[in-house]
Amino acid sequence: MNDHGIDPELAALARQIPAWATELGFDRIGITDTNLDDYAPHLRRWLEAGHHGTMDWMARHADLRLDPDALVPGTLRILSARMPYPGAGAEALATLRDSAKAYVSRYALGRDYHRVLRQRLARLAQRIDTAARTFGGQYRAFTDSAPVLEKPLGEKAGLGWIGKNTLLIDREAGSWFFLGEIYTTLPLPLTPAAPEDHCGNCRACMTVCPTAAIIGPRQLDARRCIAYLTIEHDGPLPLHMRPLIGNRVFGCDDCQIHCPWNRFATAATLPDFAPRHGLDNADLRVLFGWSEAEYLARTEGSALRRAGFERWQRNLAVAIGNGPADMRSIELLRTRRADATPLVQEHIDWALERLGA
Ligand code: B12
Ligand code: SF4
Repeated sequence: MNDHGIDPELAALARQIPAWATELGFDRIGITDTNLDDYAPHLRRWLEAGHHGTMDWMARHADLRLDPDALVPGTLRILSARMPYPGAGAEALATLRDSAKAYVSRYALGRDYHRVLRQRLARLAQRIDTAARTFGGQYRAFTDSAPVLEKPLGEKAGLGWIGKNTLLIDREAGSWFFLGEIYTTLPLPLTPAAPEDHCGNCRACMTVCPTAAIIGPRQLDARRCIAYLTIEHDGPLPLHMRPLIGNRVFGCDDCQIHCPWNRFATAATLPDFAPRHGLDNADLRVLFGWSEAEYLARTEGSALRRAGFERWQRNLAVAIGNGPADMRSIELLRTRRADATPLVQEHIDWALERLGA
């Protein structure tokens, strides 16, 4: 043991971990403890206000989310890691502004991040385990795959601060990154972290949000957020929200696109996250023309699968309704209506009416 009560072998191990993480595609990793007390009132208030909408799973496991030791008994430390993905540049903005195109959130264009991060975190845990054999530690890797409070853990581990848009932001990396964790029983030394809020007086994310979903700094009413509406929300999209969704067919990036800290983000990204099937600049009509079999084939191994075919078609119908009143769009909507589900038919009818058909 050294002066701080840390085993020198564990201290040496902790110094090696960032280099191993970098080899695996993570651009930053930090170590934190399991105390999330500062965040508990905010999570509870959010749930009590119903801001989670129909994401019942957020309420069901709130206690586990706030207590890592209850989720994985014996957990003493959490390694929180950041993996960058290609953010939105000028081409993305052009797609977003072209109402005949589909805007798919940048995080969902390539291979499903859950798979990429889980595999790489498991490899990192294995490497740590091999080096720390004598300590007999236990390891569990997560990425948005269990009741884990990822942003607060990342903030505590020194990976950035939770910004007004509620995302974790770093001065160098911006916010175009995923988070993943390794829960461990190893008493590793903590990464010194004093998270500083660098949002200052900027309110760009709050101003540009198309649906005014950011109801206060660090307060997101998910029921208004286009990411929630297009990905998580089942059933009909609220009528007053439909025109505001524009051409965003899966998720939304606006509060990141306009964040000044993302102007300088240039982190290297893995080839896994390169766009597939031209989804970064696809024509709305082309995507709406996909059969269910085509949808399944083209979203294999991608986060796009989370929406499912029905919601995918629902979102596309709304986006086409928000686009130019082109005869080809009207004809396509009419053709697709025949074999659509009642939910999609209702959205097609809305779109047809909006296009004056
Ligand atoms: C539920 C969820 C959603 C919901 C709700 C979003 C939200 N803000 O909570 C919806 C579907 C809307 C969503 C959307 C998106 N998501 Co999401 N989502 C999650 C999930 C599963 C849980 C988040 C959560 O805990 N929410 C609970 C609420 C209460 O958290 P919160 O609003 O951040 O508030 C906390 C803090 O801000 C803090 N706090 C608030 N005020 C104050 C004040 C003080 C004084 C203090 C100390 C603390 C504090 O305490 C609160 C409790 O923790 C995480 C994965 C995970 N397991 O953590 C991914 C995650 C947050 N999502 C992610 C991404 C990428 C997105 C999208 C960008 C995807 C897209 N392009 O469409 C959008 C962004 C929308 C946005 N502005 O947040 C990434 C974020 C990475 C990053 N850089 O931060 C995560 C971490 C997934 C991952 N593994 O990478 N998401
Ligand atoms: S993801 Fe879009 S809708 Fe959701 S808070 Fe950000 S800008 Fe608003």
